[in-house]
Amino acid sequence: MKIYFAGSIRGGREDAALYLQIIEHLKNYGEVLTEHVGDPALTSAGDDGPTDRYIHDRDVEWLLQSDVLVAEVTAVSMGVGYEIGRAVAVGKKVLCLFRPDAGKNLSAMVAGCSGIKLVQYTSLSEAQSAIDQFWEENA
Ligand code: 6K6
Repeated sequence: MKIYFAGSIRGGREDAALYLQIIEHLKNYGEVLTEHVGDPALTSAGDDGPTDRYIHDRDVEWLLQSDVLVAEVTAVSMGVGYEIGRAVAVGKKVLCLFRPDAGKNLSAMVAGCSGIKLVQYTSLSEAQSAIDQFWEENA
Protein backbone atom coordinates (compact mmCIF):
# COMPACT_ATOMS: atom_id res chain seq x y z
CA MET A 1 0.00 0.00 0.00
CA LYS A 2 1.46 3.33 -1.09
CA ILE A 3 0.11 6.45 0.59
CA TYR A 4 0.52 10.04 -0.61
CA PHE A 5 0.19 12.50 2.28
CA ALA A 6 -0.49 16.10 1.25
CA GLY A 7 -0.01 19.08 3.56
CA SER A 8 0.82 22.73 3.16
CA ILE A 9 4.41 23.84 2.46
CA ARG A 10 4.46 27.27 0.79
CA GLY A 11 0.88 27.77 2.01
CA GLY A 12 2.34 27.97 5.55
CA ARG A 13 3.93 25.52 7.95
CA GLU A 14 1.83 26.21 11.07
CA ASP A 15 0.48 22.62 11.09
CA ALA A 16 3.79 20.85 10.32
CA ALA A 17 3.96 19.12 13.74
CA LEU A 18 0.47 17.76 13.22
CA TYR A 19 1.39 16.49 9.73
CA LEU A 20 4.25 14.54 11.29
CA GLN A 21 1.90 12.86 13.77
CA ILE A 22 -0.63 12.00 11.06
CA ILE A 23 2.16 10.56 8.89
CA GLU A 24 3.33 8.41 11.83
CA HIS A 25 -0.19 6.96 12.10
CA LEU A 26 -0.48 6.42 8.33
CA LYS A 27 2.69 4.31 8.45
CA ASN A 28 0.58 1.62 10.19
CA TYR A 29 -1.14 1.13 6.83
CA GLY A 30 1.67 1.35 4.30
CA GLU A 31 4.55 3.31 2.85
CA VAL A 32 4.12 7.09 3.01
CA LEU A 33 5.85 8.44 -0.11
CA THR A 34 5.84 12.06 1.09
CA GLU A 35 7.26 11.85 4.62
CA HIS A 36 9.16 15.11 4.03
CA VAL A 37 5.85 17.05 4.26
CA GLY A 38 5.99 16.46 8.04
CA ASP A 39 9.65 17.44 8.40
CA PRO A 40 9.82 20.24 11.01
CA ALA A 41 13.00 21.53 9.32
CA LEU A 42 11.12 22.16 6.04
CA THR A 43 10.08 25.81 5.91
CA SER A 44 7.81 27.59 3.45
CA ALA A 45 10.74 29.71 2.26
CA GLY A 46 13.49 27.21 1.40
CA ASP A 47 14.65 27.83 -2.17
CA ASP A 48 18.07 26.17 -2.41
CA GLY A 49 16.71 22.70 -3.15
CA PRO A 50 15.55 21.11 -6.39
CA THR A 51 13.75 23.16 -9.03
CA ASP A 52 10.00 23.59 -8.98
CA ARG A 53 9.75 21.54 -12.20
CA TYR A 54 11.63 18.68 -10.55
CA ILE A 55 9.40 18.82 -7.43
CA HIS A 56 6.20 18.93 -9.48
CA ASP A 57 7.11 16.06 -11.80
CA ARG A 58 8.45 13.85 -8.99
CA ASP A 59 5.44 14.48 -6.74
CA VAL A 60 2.91 13.84 -9.54
CA GLU A 61 4.71 10.58 -10.33
CA TRP A 62 4.45 9.55 -6.66
CA LEU A 63 0.80 10.60 -6.59
CA LEU A 64 -0.02 8.48 -9.65
CA GLN A 65 1.82 5.50 -8.10
CA SER A 66 -0.04 5.78 -4.80
CA ASP A 67 -3.15 3.85 -3.78
CA VAL A 68 -4.59 6.51 -1.48
CA LEU A 69 -4.18 10.27 -0.99
CA VAL A 70 -4.66 11.65 2.51
CA ALA A 71 -4.64 15.44 2.80
CA GLU A 72 -4.74 17.74 5.82
CA VAL A 73 -6.63 20.67 4.29
CA THR A 74 -6.93 23.17 7.15
CA ALA A 75 -4.02 25.37 6.05
CA VAL A 76 -4.89 26.84 2.66
CA SER A 77 -2.43 25.49 0.09
CA MET A 78 -2.52 25.73 -3.70
CA GLY A 79 -0.29 22.67 -3.98
CA VAL A 80 -2.53 20.51 -1.76
CA GLY A 81 -5.62 21.59 -3.73
CA TYR A 82 -3.84 20.77 -6.99
CA GLU A 83 -2.81 17.33 -5.71
CA ILE A 84 -6.34 16.54 -4.55
CA GLY A 85 -7.72 17.53 -7.96
CA ARG A 86 -5.20 15.33 -9.80
CA ALA A 87 -5.98 12.39 -7.49
CA VAL A 88 -9.76 12.74 -7.92
CA ALA A 89 -9.35 13.04 -11.70
CA VAL A 90 -7.75 9.59 -11.91
CA GLY A 91 -10.13 7.95 -9.43
CA LYS A 92 -7.81 7.61 -6.43
CA LYS A 93 -9.28 7.13 -2.98
CA VAL A 94 -9.02 10.51 -1.22
CA LEU A 95 -9.42 11.34 2.48
CA CYS A 96 -9.35 14.99 3.53
CA LEU A 97 -8.99 16.02 7.16
CA PHE A 98 -10.17 19.50 8.23
CA ARG A 99 -10.19 21.29 11.59
CA PRO A 100 -13.21 23.65 11.62
CA ASP A 101 -12.07 25.30 14.87
CA ALA A 102 -8.93 26.72 13.21
CA GLY A 103 -10.86 29.69 11.79
CA LYS A 104 -10.37 28.79 8.11
CA ASN A 105 -13.01 28.30 5.44
CA LEU A 106 -12.74 25.09 3.44
CA SER A 107 -13.12 25.51 -0.32
CA ALA A 108 -16.40 24.31 -1.82
CA MET A 109 -14.26 22.51 -4.42
CA VAL A 110 -13.08 20.15 -1.68
CA ALA A 111 -16.13 20.20 0.61
CA GLY A 112 -18.48 19.66 -2.34
CA CYS A 113 -16.58 16.96 -4.22
CA SER A 114 -18.32 13.56 -4.24
CA GLY A 115 -14.99 11.82 -4.92
CA ILE A 116 -13.57 12.94 -1.58
CA LYS A 117 -14.21 11.56 1.90
CA LEU A 118 -14.12 14.65 4.12
CA VAL A 119 -13.79 14.34 7.89
CA GLN A 120 -13.87 17.26 10.28
CA TYR A 121 -11.92 16.78 13.48
CA THR A 122 -10.64 18.64 16.53
CA SER A 123 -7.92 16.40 18.02
CA LEU A 124 -5.17 14.09 16.81
CA SER A 125 -7.01 11.08 18.21
CA GLU A 126 -10.06 12.00 16.12
CA ALA A 127 -7.88 12.25 13.01
CA GLN A 128 -6.38 8.85 13.80
CA SER A 129 -9.86 7.34 14.21
CA ALA A 130 -10.95 8.88 10.90
CA ILE A 131 -7.96 7.25 9.20
CA ASP A 132 -8.72 3.88 10.84
CA GLN A 133 -12.34 4.07 9.70
CA PHE A 134 -11.35 5.11 6.17
CA TRP A 135 -9.11 2.06 5.90
CA GLU A 136 -11.83 -0.22 7.29
CA GLU A 137 -14.28 1.09 4.68
CA ASN A 138 -11.80 0.92 1.79
CA ALA A 139 -9.77 -2.20 2.60
C1 6K6 B 1 10.36 23.61 -0.01
C2 6K6 B 1 10.45 24.78 0.74
C3 6K6 B 1 9.76 25.73 0.07
O1 6K6 B 1 9.23 25.19 -1.08
C4 6K6 B 1 9.61 23.93 -1.10
C5 6K6 B 1 9.17 23.07 -2.17
N1 6K6 B 1 9.42 21.70 -1.89
C6 6K6 B 1 8.52 20.71 -2.00
N2 6K6 B 1 8.99 19.48 -1.77
C7 6K6 B 1 8.12 18.44 -1.84
N3 6K6 B 1 6.81 18.54 -2.10
C8 6K6 B 1 6.31 19.76 -2.32
C9 6K6 B 1 7.15 20.90 -2.31
N4 6K6 B 1 6.39 21.98 -2.56
C10 6K6 B 1 5.12 21.53 -2.73
N5 6K6 B 1 5.06 20.20 -2.58
C11 6K6 B 1 3.83 19.35 -2.64
O2 6K6 B 1 2.74 20.23 -2.69
C12 6K6 B 1 3.69 18.49 -1.41
O3 6K6 B 1 3.32 17.18 -1.79
C13 6K6 B 1 2.56 19.13 -0.58
O4 6K6 B 1 1.50 18.21 -0.34
C14 6K6 B 1 2.04 20.28 -1.43
C15 6K6 B 1 2.29 21.63 -0.76
O5 6K6 B 1 1.98 22.67 -1.65
P1 6K6 B 1 2.28 24.22 -1.28
O6 6K6 B 1 1.57 24.98 -2.36
O7 6K6 B 1 1.68 24.47 0.10
O8 6K6 B 1 3.76 24.39 -1.29
